[in-house]
Amino acid sequence: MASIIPVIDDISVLYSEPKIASARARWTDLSIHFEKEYGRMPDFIARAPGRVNLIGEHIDYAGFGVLPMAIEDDCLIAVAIDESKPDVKLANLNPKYQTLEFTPKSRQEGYVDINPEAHVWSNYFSAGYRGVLDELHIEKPKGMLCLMSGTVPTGAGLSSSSAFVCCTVNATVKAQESLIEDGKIPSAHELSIISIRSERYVGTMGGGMDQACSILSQPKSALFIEFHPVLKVTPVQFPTTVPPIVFVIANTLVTSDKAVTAPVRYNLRVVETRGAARILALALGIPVPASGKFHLKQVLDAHFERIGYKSEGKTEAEADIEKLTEMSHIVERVFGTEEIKSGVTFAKMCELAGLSETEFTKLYIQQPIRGETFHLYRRAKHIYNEEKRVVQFRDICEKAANQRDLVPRTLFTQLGGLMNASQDSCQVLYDCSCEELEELTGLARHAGAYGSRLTGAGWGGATVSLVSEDQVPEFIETLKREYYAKHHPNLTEDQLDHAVFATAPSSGAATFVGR
Ligand code: NG1
Ligand code: MG
Repeated sequence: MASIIPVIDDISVLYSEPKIASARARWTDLSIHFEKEYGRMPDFIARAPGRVNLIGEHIDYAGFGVLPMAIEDDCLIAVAIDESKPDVKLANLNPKYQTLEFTPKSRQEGYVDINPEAHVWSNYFSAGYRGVLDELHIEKPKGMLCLMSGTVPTGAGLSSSSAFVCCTVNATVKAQESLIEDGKIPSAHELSIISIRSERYVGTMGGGMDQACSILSQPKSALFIEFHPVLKVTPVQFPTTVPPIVFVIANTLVTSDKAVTAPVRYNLRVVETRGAARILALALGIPVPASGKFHLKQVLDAHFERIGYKSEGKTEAEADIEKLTEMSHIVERVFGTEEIKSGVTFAKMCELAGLSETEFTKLYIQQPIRGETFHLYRRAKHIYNEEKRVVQFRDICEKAANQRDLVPRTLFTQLGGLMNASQDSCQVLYDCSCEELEELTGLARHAGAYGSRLTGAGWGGATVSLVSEDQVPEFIETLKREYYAKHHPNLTEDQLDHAVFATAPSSGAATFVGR
């Protein structure tokens, strides 16, 4: 069913009990500052949350399902519509960010300049703004006076960037809704697709997990997100146990700014997995379309269709697990030679893919990358195994939901074990961990977490740990003592509380219209 972004008149639906008082203060502060800045009250406030990915890392852009949940930290944009002129002004409640002001250009000129090399905060706004106007064919937009407030830590793998893009998309649609052709307001589902496309203007070749999660999450649930053949979301509830499951986020405080490091990290990984998919398809005799677009999930689907796989008598999860296990064996067979296992040059990868370097670049590299060695074996192996863990994680949660004699510790150990295995794979096969992530996930397990792993793109940023609720206070104290006091002794109490905290699943994007 097509749903639109919910319009709310009470923010208490967005936050858990312990967070509601500070959230109210922040929303009020935003309106007060808005009035100071623009001499009037906002017409509405758009909201979009960050997310924590529980399991399924670096597999969305390979077409595989992931399991994140929205967090309470979010991005808010207060907006007043200016009917008199099309100009846009965007200020930030935090004065360290420079105000953006522009008069939109024509649709053909892309409305607003975005220089991905410049790495300015307002690029994410420009990206969402351009994406909406372009997709909705708006030629003469209304003016927008905006003030933004964000609490998702940046460079922490908690998707501050997508929260900002999604919030902008939400705000822009709301501000321009009377100009939309035939009054066809896009559904929330469509807005998440617009947000996914929009964020690519900023220069990363991202999957779509963050934007789908930020817009489509539902209260009290994680979100299973599938991308292929179409975007599909299914809320996943955690089994009600006594004591309950809690996810604790702990930031290494090593910032990993994906926009800056993309050519040598994130985008490089995307390209490695695209090369791997093409080469695997060739090895399996699967035709690749002329567009070249073919990810590792499509290789799996095409392979099992070709061999006439029958899932008789198996549940969907059992069949998926069987297929993923088989793909992992195929990766061994095709990429298991010493030469490929230790990484190949760009020239060699192109040769294996049956393409010239120019052809390969044209098909698969839309953003600049820099790399000497391309790891086809390790990346493909991680992706198929990681998806298997996602399927198992979800299956365990769903089965446990109907189980009467559930033993919480057994459940926590199973789920935590999958998270630990995911972390190992990110470290060993995907090379997206770092020393501090290793240290912090190690400390977390010592301090009582059943599982602990990096979340988001990695190379720094935050960890997520599965902890039994009765152990949370002690767990957090231990991390404060053993990680933060050691590496960041000068943090204030408030900074510490933002570095390590228990999180509850929040709901997705919303628009607040005052009473
Ligand atoms: P972060 O680093 O949290 O923005 C990125 C991608 C995701 C996904 C993860 C890795 C974007 C906007 N986000 O997340 O799509 O690929 O890395 O699992 O590109
Ligand atoms: Mg991001």
